[in-house]
Amino acid sequence: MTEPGLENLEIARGQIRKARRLAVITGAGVSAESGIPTFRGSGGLWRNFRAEDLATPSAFQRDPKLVWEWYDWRRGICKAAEPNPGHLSIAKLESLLPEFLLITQNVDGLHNRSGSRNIAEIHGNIWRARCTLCGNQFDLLETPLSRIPPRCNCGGLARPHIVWFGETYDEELLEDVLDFLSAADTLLVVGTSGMVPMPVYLTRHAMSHGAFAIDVNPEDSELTHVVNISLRGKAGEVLPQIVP
Ligand code: BV8
Ligand code: ZN
Repeated sequence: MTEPGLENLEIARGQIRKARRLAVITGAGVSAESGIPTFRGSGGLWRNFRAEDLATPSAFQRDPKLVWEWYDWRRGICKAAEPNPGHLSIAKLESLLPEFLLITQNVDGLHNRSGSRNIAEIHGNIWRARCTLCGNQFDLLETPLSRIPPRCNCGGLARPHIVWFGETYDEELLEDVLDFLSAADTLLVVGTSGMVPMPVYLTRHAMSHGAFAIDVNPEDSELTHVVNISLRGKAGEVLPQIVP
């Protein structure tokens, strides 16, 4: 692992200082220092569990109990976790800027707990569920769950309110995200591998409309060669150095 580099840090600081409309895209890496396993890479969730066994509609149809047990385990980890300096720096950015949007792939709820408010949770939220029968969406905060799989008031089977592989994004939400990015001057991408292509797509979209893009990641990712500058390092260490 290399250091972010003084020159790049200086460029990032300058860009953020003059930003008026800034977006942040986050992935699992921003929560890694809070003790939440990432999806890929060492210690990643997908190493011990096959995503296609658990985070797909067909897996849920086949075995809702197994899928809910996996989410129940992850919910326990999320509940015990605390926001780290990376989350806090992102929340601080929002308080400093006139126009701000946080786009997160994370479902852990840590951005909200650290004070971020304008958040597009494009993969949903692990603390929400929805009924497969009536479509009702509701908070589900109990951990561990007393009943697996949980049910809706109508008696229908509930599922996590999360976008699984093979499912589509919420179109309205994505439209709002693209609108914001079309006029953003600065984009910060933090802790995502880009293996799920959406962050790369959103970054290209913002850049093609004139945004300056900065990536923060201790390792190379699909974003490295897309963005204007890459800051090598952990979110919790790099972000406090570039946020005023
Ligand atoms: C869609 C559930 C169309 C949430 C997640 C074959 C079959 C089926 C589908 C497909 C297929 N081939 C392609 C597809 C499409 C599929 C897809 O992308 N597949 C990939 C894997 C090939 N995509 C879809 O199905 C999506 N739907 O495309 O619909 C559409 C398109 C446009 C508009 C409308 C419709 C739906 C994808 C939903 C995926 N859901 N999971 C859950 O249970 O949590 S994906 C899962 O990956 C997580 O949600 C996660 O957020 C996401 C992305 O991963 P990352 O966040 O990037 O995490 P990762 O572990 O990969 O990387 C961590 C990074 O952090 C690393 O780079 C690491 O170096 C770094 N890091 C580590 N420590 C730190 C750090 N960085 C900073 N600081 C640190 N300390
Ligand atoms: Zn229902």
